[in-house]
Amino acid sequence: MDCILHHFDISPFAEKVRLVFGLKGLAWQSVQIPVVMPKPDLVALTGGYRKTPVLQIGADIYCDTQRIAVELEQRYPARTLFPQGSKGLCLALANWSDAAFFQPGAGLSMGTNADLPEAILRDRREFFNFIDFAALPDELPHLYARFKAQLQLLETMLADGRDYLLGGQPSWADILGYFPVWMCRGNIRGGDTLLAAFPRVLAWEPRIAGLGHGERSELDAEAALASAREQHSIAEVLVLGEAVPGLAAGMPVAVTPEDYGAVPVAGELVRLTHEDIAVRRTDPRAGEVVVHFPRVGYRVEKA
Ligand SMILES: N[C@@H](CCC(=O)N[C@@H](CS)C(=O)NCC(=O)O)C(=O)O
Repeated sequence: MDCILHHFDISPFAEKVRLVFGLKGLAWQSVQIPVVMPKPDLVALTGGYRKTPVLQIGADIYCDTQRIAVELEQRYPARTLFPQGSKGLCLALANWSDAAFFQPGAGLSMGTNADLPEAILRDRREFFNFIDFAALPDELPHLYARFKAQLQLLETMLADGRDYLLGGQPSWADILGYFPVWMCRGNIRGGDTLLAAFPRVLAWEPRIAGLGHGERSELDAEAALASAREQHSIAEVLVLGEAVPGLAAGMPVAVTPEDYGAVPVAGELVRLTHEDIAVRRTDPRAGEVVVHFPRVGYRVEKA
């Protein structure tokens, strides 16, 4: 059972998953995907989903860091991501980290990082619909203020001197709180100075970075596609009747992110619960695969 992560090294969302490998001490294979569209090898696996990262285990393709975290926890429960029954709380926290915290950070990175190649800026202008690129120069002071307010929340979470956000053990909550900080270093003008104003965050940051990335080895995209073709999905069919009225197992559906990068993925419905969605699709290069999404943040409807 090999974990293959499709990602690129400067992706903050991918850093979340690399840290999960570190926290759990896992070996994994790394496939580098393009930083901008087109991404033909990735899309052959996902059926259209283009965001970074994507986890592949055999013929099961997991989209979105929330779904990836839950899957890794289920398959590798040792060194839990959710200590002391914190799974629900940790998953709910993503609405904070991925939107309130990450989005002003991404705006600042787009607006102040002079090293960003033009190709990335061009691609993200279309992609990040939460950034008003025309107004960006004037928005920068507000984005700095919003980002600092989120850093202050982290500082407050750590105010009693605890080592990790939930106490004595690292968790998914730490990884969620950390990834915008990771992005801030080196990607936002004045980022180091911003962080220097938050001493508890500064002391906690190397603890999370120190989780490391587990044991990484490189793989090329063709080998990953072959791995999908040669294996079978282990997904169990489960469609809750009450989840979305009118949908049943085997129906053709489309699954689309509710936020940015809203490319629909079409397939036959395999799973629809209050926690996850999955569709089966056949691709000339990837063979028959099942593509998985979290329930939260995705829309599913008849194709
Ligand atoms: N909800 C997604 C968001 C992922 C995301 O926005 N990733 C960024 C990279 S850090 C992205 O996809 N950028 C555009 C791209 O890679 O094509 C998740 O949690 O995985």
